[in-house]
Amino acid sequence: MPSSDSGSSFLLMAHANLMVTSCMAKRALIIGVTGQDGSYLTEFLLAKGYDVHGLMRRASLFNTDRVDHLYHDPHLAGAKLTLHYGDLTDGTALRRVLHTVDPDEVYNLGAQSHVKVSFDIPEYTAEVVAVGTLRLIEALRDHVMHRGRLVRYYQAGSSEMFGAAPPPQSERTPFYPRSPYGVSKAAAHWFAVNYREAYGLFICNGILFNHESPRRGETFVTRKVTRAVGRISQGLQDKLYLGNLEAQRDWGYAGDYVEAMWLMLQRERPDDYVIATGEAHSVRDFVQLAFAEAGLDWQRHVAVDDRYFRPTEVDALLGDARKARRLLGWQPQVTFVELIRMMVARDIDLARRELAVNQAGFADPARGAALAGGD
Ligand code: NDP
Ligand code: GDR
Repeated sequence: MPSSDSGSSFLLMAHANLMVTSCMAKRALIIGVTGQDGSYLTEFLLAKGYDVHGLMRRASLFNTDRVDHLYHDPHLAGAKLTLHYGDLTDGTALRRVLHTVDPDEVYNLGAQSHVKVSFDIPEYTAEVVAVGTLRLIEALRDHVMHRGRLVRYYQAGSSEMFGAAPPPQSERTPFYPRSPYGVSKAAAHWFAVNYREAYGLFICNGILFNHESPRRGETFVTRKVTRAVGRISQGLQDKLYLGNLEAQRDWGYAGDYVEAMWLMLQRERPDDYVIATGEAHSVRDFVQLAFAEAGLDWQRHVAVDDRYFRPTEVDALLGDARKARRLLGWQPQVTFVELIRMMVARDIDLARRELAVNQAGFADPARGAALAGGD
């Protein structure tokens, strides 16, 4: 992927920035702070001494579960995480938040991130993922021009941009997206490259392959499986309905991947990096290992349901992250088996709590029904 040729402006601004901020805590703005990656990145940056500001959407129910443990009452001294209302569909709010926070680093993790759902709501997906990114970097461009100081920006790109391109996929592999989500991420990627080259902005595209955790949304396949394993192990559920078991993915641990986002922004010049483990497994492998972890035979519980197939599938993703290893010194710590073990353990624990609540006479049957039928 091309990187900017206006390198000297980054260096000059980086130097000025360093002098101003050397004695102050750095400020990071995270769009999508309430998501899986947003929560791990917030933890990571707080541990590094950053003041973290997060953009969150207004929702009718609380949507801050993943960051509640990091949030302190802003009336108390020393609060390091500040939340702001905003939305990638609202350019005015994005400008206001950038102006208010005046960040050193911006991480754009906000997205309608479910591939299958993107076939159901393609316009909205493109509005948030593609146009939302454009809105944000337009606001960034003006902000940088007015403040005259360097702001480093991370764009959350995806292996879904490679889509049908045969594995292994690296920074040099041409994109061939297979869903409205993948097409929108590819558009966002090229907006980011164009703004880096046209305006000399410090923008990095991370091209991240699938990464999971116990905080993964419950309708992505790994978490859907481990939630079911937990509930089946406690007798709360019997069947799990899935779609394509043959798809291959390169699955890593989200906690490892947020470090790569940060490392990209610490380099002298902005660039694009593939982040992956370099190991691929099928959905079937994941299912078998997750059930075995709880001493269960998956074939007794799993059924295939056509409704979970996609109109166009991404068959095989396997990342070549040698550039990130060489230039960022990044490599994943958690193995595939360790990841499954961690997720299954957490979901058995959650299921035990659900069982205890049921046994105490406070059952919530609607919740179980929604889980069994998730995308
Ligand atoms: P999640 O779906 O867990 O989180 C997405 C975040 O975006 C949530 O905070 C969500 O808010 C927020 N969001 C959704 N719509 C909007 C909007 N209109 N305006 C502002 N924020 C919005 O995704 P992940 O944490 O897993 O992924 C983070 C980013 O990385 C996403 O952009 C995703 O597409 C991308 N990515 C993820 C990979 C993965 O394997 N996890 C791999 C490659 C890329 P709310 O909580 O209110 O829904
Ligand atoms: P993906 O993740 O589409 O790769 O996007 P997901 O977990 O949804 O699907 C992975 C593979 O599993 C197959 N599959 C199922 N998927 C779901 N969700 N539900 C099922 O019941 C099911 N059965 C089989 C899918 O067909 C697919 O092949 C994720 C998201 O985090 C994106 O935001 C991110 O960009 C990419 O990873 C990299």
